Amino acid sequence: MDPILIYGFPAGSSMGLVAAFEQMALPYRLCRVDMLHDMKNNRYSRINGRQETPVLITDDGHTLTETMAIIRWIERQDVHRRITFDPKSSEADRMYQFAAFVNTGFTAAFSPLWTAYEIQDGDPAYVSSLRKYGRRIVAERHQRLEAMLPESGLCIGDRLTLADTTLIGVARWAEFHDAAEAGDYPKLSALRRRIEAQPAVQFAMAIEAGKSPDGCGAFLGHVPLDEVIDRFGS
Ligand SMILES: N[C@@H](CCC(=O)N[C@@H](CS)C(=O)NCC(=O)O)C(=O)O
Repeated sequence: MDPILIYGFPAGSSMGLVAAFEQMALPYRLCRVDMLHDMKNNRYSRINGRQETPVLITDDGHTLTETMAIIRWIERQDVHRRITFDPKSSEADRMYQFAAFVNTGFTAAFSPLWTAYEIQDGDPAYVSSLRKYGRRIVAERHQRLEAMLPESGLCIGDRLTLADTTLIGVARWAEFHDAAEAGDYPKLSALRRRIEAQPAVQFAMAIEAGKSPDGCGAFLGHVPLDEVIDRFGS
């Protein structure tokens, strides 16, 4: 079967994985999840007990969660090396090092800000503390990231890789939460523009926005979430 990537909106990290599938240019399907309304329930837990996106339904019908595991799966499929490197190369090591930094400390730093965002009628003092703490650790992780970034090209060399696609979904979160000034991180701002200019990323952003962009032909359409849960949920 064709793999199905379950991606979340709004502003999901999984937007980058949509770009990765598009760049890999092998047949794939997508399943769209409204993270604010369709994910925090027992039914979705049948697909991912942690009630998160992304989730991949692999070509043999198994569910695979966790971005790092999904990018490892993509690396194995990407025999033409359109989005990855030879797994034995030093570039592959650097790609994983970068993706792991982004997927752990950088992503986790936003947790207080997402919690504050999702609180509907909470204690204003608590929400304010969450935002204050969140802004502080987001700034610290941005400084670390800024120090790692190249002045030109993409994350690892000149072509789009899983390092870029892991970054691009979460690099916009500071903006979403109004938590950092783009001018304070000039290398990150410039890199984001270069990554977002890539056709596969343009495609993924349009998909996330609910449009029907022309892609490379590998995308075979959306599968409704209910159908994915009925067929593949535990
Ligand atoms: N460790 C997971 C984290 C994924 C993650 O943070 N997903 C977010 C969306 S980008 C999510 O589903 N958040 C919902 C929530 O936890 O409330 C991974 O790397 O795949």
